[in-house]
Amino acid sequence: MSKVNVAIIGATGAVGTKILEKLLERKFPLNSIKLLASKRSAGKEIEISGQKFTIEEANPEAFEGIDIAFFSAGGNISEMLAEEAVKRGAVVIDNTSAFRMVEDIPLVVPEVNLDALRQHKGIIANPNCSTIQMVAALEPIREKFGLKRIVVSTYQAVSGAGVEAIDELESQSDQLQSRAEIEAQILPSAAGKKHYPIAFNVIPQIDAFDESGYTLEELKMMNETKKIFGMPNLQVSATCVRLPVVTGHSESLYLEVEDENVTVEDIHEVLRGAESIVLQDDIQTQTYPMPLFAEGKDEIFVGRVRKDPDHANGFHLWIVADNLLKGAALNSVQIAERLVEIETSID
Ligand code: NAP
Ligand code: 3JN
Repeated sequence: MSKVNVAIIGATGAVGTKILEKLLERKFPLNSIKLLASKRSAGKEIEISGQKFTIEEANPEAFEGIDIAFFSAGGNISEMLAEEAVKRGAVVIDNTSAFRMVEDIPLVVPEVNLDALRQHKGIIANPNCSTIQMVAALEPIREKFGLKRIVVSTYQAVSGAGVEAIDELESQSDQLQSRAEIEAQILPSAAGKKHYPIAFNVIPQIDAFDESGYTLEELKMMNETKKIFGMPNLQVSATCVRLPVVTGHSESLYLEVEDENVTVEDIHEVLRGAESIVLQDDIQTQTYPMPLFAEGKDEIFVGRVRKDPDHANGFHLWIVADNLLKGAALNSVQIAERLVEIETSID
């Protein structure tokens, strides 16, 4: 697999366009690239990094000759077409939740569980954006001091809900400025019955509710974290919230480590040396991560590290990353890069 025939399904979407950008920017060893979307987009031309591409309709035959297929067109499309791609010889890297919790499908964040990649049987799942930035920031802490418990609240950008949600925030901002009536049709969940304005608002619901009272986004974070860490008994609880920010998810995280007597400086030290992590934590200079400054960046930014004054093993962290990059497209492309390395070393 030295030169790769790639397909992107969902190529016109918020995640799909970033996958293409990252493949070109990182000089992924492409032999050919096929951009697939719905029938509506077939024949449309898009321009990325100065190159023009024509969109084709996604169907089973489109995967003939494809080596790696990136899926980001929603779970139902992955359920319909991923096996068709595998049947035709492709390895699927799936950005949806369709296969994340299937036992023998690896759910991979390269900085955390690269070894799981070697077990794949044709499909590799990319975790949810909020999970990726959290587990990547926690891994060096978990490795050094052990991990007992996580309580996390997210502050998620609208781009996580796709291009229509970005458009909705922009048009509602215009409507507010011109004192027109606010139209809400997409958030909190396009498929839901009720919609609320996101401009100048905060919505404590991402995705649909489960009968447990948690939302599916919260359950994804909780279940995916246990699977990626291989810790089914880890205590994890999440609250996921949407903010009027275009790009960049933030997370306020409380964790309990196993070891006694860990200090803030100990946590700083492991984060400073960690892959993909940038420590931004200096209260003297008001240095801490913010989504506006994480947009377009590949790294995960961590700051506001504090020890719980009432619990010897408890710490607070503030974690920010570009949800469309490390949270989705970049992580997928990094999986593909590792896959090519592994397959090339076998050839
Ligand atoms: P988006 O901006 O709404 O884009 C959706 C994409 O899916 C478009 O390219 C669309 O093509 C395509 N599509 C829709 N129906 C299709 C069909 N019947 N056949 C083929 N393609 C079809 O959404 P997004 O934000 O990019 O997210 C796409 C998916 O990626 C999500 O549903 C989710 O599963 C996953 N995602 C994962 C993460 C993560 O955390 N890792 C984050 C965000 C999203 P048209 O333009 O032709 O409609
Ligand atoms: O809302 C966000 O910030 C992240 C959204 C991710 C998402 C959106 C629609 C469907 C997902 C996901 O990746 O978990 C899915 C899905 O595939 O379930």
